[in-house]
Amino acid sequence: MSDLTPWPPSFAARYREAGYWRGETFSDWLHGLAARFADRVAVVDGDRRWSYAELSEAASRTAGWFADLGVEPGDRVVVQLPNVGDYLPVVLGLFRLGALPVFTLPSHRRAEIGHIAAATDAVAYVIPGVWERFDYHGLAASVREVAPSLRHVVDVSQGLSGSKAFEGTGGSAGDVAFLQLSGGSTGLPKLIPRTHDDYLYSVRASAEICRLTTETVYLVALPVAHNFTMSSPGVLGVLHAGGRVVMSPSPAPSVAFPLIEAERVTMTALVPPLAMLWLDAAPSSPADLSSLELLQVGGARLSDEAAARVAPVLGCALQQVFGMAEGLVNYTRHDDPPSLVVGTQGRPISPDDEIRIVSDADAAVPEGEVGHLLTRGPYTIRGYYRADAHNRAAFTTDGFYRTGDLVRQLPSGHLVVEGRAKDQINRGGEKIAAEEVENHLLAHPSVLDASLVAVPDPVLGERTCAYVILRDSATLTVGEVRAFVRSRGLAAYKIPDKVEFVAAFPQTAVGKVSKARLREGLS
Ligand code: AMP
Ligand code: DBH
Repeated sequence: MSDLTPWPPSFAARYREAGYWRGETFSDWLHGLAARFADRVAVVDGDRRWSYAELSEAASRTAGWFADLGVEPGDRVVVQLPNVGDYLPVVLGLFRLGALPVFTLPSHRRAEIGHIAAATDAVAYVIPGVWERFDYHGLAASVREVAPSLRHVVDVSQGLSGSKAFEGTGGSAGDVAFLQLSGGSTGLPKLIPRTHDDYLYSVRASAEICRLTTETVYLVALPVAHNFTMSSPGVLGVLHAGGRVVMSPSPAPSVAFPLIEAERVTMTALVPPLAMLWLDAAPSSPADLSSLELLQVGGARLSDEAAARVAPVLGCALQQVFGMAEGLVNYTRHDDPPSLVVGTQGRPISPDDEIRIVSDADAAVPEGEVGHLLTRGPYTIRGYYRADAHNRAAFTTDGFYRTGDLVRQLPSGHLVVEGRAKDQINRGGEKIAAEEVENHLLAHPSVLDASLVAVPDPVLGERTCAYVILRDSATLTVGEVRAFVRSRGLAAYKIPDKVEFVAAFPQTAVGKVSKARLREGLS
């Protein structure tokens, strides 16, 4: 089981020659930022502020703290933190040590964290203590039962201070720097190994495309560990440019709008349902949003109607972002005509991002037609972490990642996302692998079979509906089904929104469950 599927040497050489891969680690990068932007404010969380010099110093001390604990370079550390200032010293500290953060979301629960900790043989688990009335210590106790490698639970609310600074190399640039979580389409969440070289390239290029400067003030409204928030251009891109990162504990207008006014925020990133919420709330809000220059929207398809409202209602430019934690990120550009900004999901970051749009049989479709998006390039993985069997299906033999997205490409190179072939539900930007939830439903003794499908939703784009076949004479209520899935320790967003009991599933011609016909409401 390989941790990193390397790029073939000829590709690696090309990416180095082109200047994409610079041999720089995150630790080197942070030293560079501290030297260049020393006293400028890097991070704001409420009334706490870190300058670039302080952030680098905090990272070294946090690295020292983890080293004292016995965490070693190369060890995996599960990080589950909300949008708090401590996030950056912890993550940058792990980078400095050369330990690998494994990113998870605050909404994840026992099933996800337990699997992730076990699959990575993580030695430590970083939690926020209590957050939004949820006590992560209880979760940590149940995670430890399934992840024997876990030696330490680290509560950042207790403070990680008092250590000697650690000064090491932080690994080498071609090594895996961290593991990111994929939305997935199979039974268990998949992990994505990203190297220093490949990720820093995407960060630098994103900062340039988004024209970030030392004057950029970025509001972290989505979960900070989301790949979009982290690197498109996100927190890391803003730091790269010497700008300022402002943590918002929530994306709700009542929390985010006053922060935009107080910190003179210039840009932020949202998923479509939140963008629509902001569009509805802005006109009647007393907050001054005039500092906002750019709203990025991505993670799920933004409707053309909502896209067209951004500039007139919020008084800022829109940028659509179509990205994936596996790599490829597409942006609309600041000088694109409005028709492309409103009607497309952007074009790739790199001239070396290779795009193939193919039929079910992997043959190229005629130009402009809809097909499966395959991609490879200087920051797109060649394989998931320790998932050799899955990788044979998720990548072509010549290394293209099968995104599972259905797209068409315009002559300008811009992509329009037209649908999805993967068995996943995109619930307002939160991805749900149908099979993962189905497996939990099947664990109920009264359930004979289960199928999770997307149902259209005006706000979230999609919600989930679980079609369930009960065993003979079994009885179960909708509430009992949902409670059962919750009791299995799944994140709340994966609990089926609707449950329908049926006697049988419609079949396709080859005898498989027809999710298309289920989606049509068993018509
Ligand atoms: P993940 O692989 O979990 O990082 O999720 C990435 C997936 O999110 C993509 O493959 C798309 O299915 C979806 N996605 C991200 N951004 C957009 C967007 N702007 N429009 C439509 N789908 C998107
Ligand atoms: O949905 C995503 O995963 C995503 C969206 C926008 C992403 O990973 C990204 C930008 O980098």
